[in-house]
Amino acid sequence: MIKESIIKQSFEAATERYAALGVDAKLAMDKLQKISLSLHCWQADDVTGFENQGGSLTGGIQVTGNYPGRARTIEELRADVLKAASMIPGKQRLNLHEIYGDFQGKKVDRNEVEPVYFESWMQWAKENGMKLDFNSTSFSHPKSGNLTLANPDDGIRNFWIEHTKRCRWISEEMGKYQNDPCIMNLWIHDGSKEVPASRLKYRQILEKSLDEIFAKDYKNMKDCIEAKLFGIGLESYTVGSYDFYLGYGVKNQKIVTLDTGHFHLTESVADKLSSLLLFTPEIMLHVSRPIRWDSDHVVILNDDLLDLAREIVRCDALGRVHIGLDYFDATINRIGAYVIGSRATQKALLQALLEPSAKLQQYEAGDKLFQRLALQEEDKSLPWGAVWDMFCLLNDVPVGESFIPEIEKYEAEVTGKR
Ligand code: RNT
Ligand code: ZN
Repeated sequence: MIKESIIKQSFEAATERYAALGVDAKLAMDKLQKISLSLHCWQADDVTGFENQGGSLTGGIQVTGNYPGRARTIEELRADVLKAASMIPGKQRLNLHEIYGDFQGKKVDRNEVEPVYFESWMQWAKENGMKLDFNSTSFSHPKSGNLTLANPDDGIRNFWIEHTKRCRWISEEMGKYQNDPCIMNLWIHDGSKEVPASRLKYRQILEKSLDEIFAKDYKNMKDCIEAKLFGIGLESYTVGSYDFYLGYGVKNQKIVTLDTGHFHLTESVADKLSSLLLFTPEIMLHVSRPIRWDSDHVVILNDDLLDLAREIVRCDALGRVHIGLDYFDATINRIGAYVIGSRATQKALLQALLEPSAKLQQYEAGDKLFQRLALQEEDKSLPWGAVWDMFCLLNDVPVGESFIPEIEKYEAEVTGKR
């Protein structure tokens, strides 16, 4: 156990150090407290869901690993999410995919889904002080194929249009119920393994489908559209590329989702924020970690994440950027994966909030570029860890690595027995 008195002393010392640079550490903690991450429900069960159709994961995404303890039922998934949330400071949201409905063993096809299948989720979320976000699900279905909303076949295309419209309706009901807009993300895998004869053709169809889907206005939900670079088996062409959705989002004032695993590895997602903020209403983030071909490794506190968090804060855009997580790892304890990625994201945000930005900007305005670089470098070793420990203590969640034995205990008592 880390002694409380040590945490407090270190925090006091850190506060003074930051104050000398014009940074209010307490204010940074207050701001962090107000940020809710949207936890992705699909890390708990390897993107399986509860449709009971027995199909496998398709749509160009893949979960590797067979670590024991996957959540197999709604009850198990809810328990796991609550366990993870108990080790993450602050209040988080939960991001559901359509396939996680409470179908009670009934076969409900995607074009038949209704808010009623999410009522128990809404009640559960309310009881646990969580707000919900939502996603339409176009993968892992007999009609998924390589093309859904961009399919030239009207039967298949209309099936997915109907599904997506219904998901917006469900999101609207969720938003109404929780008295806070439900953010609905639309991601489809549509693409092809080789370059098609016409790239334009499928993008025209997708644009038409989206126009149809978004024709109805809702007040309690917000739409966002997520681009991707490529999918597994769909490497040469993605209908919903970044350019496509950026254009669509600007033209139609929709929120563009930036998944940090969906870009070329040397591309900076952080650099995109300030441009998007000028031309689209808000931004949705899927915080992830790309490694070679995989876009979904567990998030860790790396330079990309820090850069992203700093940009949100530097743009003063915490009120316009929604932060969701999106990764899936089945090779380690899944609760651990939630806790590591969420805490890493919060640590990055805290460091961003503690940046001596006034001083840095002053240097920059005065063309003092050596001084700016020097302070940026010194900032990296300022005692933000002491502020983080205090933040965890105040939130009554495990400080430092003390969540490790807690997860081990849950594994011994719960997930390990599945
Ligand atoms: C896939 C997208 C998408 C999914 C989830 C399951 O590459 O990132 O967001 O991860 O919808
Ligand atoms: Zn994503």
